[in-house]
Amino acid sequence: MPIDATQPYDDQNIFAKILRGEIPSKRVYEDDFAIAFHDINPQAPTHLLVIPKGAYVSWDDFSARGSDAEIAGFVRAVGSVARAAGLVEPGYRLLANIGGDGHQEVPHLHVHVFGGRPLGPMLA
Ligand code: D5M
Repeated sequence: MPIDATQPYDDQNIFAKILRGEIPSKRVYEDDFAIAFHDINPQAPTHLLVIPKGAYVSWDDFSARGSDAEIAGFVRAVGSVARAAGLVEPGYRLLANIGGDGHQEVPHLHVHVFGGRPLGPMLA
C-alpha cells in the first residue's frame, strides 16, 4: 500500500531495520551517508536501492531537513553505486517513488537504480 509521505518517520520501517542490520540485505555499498542493497523484487538485471543513513521519509523531508553534507553525500553515493555496478557506459535509470500518487511503499527515502538491459521509454 502506498504511504502518506508527510507522516513522521517510523523507525520500525523495513529499511530502518536493514540500516541497523536487524534484517538481512544483499548490501553492495556503504559510506558515511548512504547504503545500497539489492531490491528483493528485481525489475531489471541490476536493481539496487540507495538509501540515506538519516531518518527521512521523502524527498521533501530530506531536502527540507537534511544537511548540505548529507544531501551532497547521498547524491555522490548514488553515482558511486551506479559506477561500481558497471552501469555508467551502458546507462541506467534512477527512480524515486514519493508518497501516495508516487506509489511509495517503504517510508524511508530510497532511490531505485535500474540497469543491465535497454530499459525502453520511461513509463509515467
Ligand atoms: O518500493 C519499495 C521497494 O523496496 C520495492 O521495490 C521492494 C523493495 N523491498 C521491500 N522490502 C525489501 C527488503 N527487505 N529488501 C530489499 N528490498 C525490499 P517503493 O514503491 O519505491 O517504496
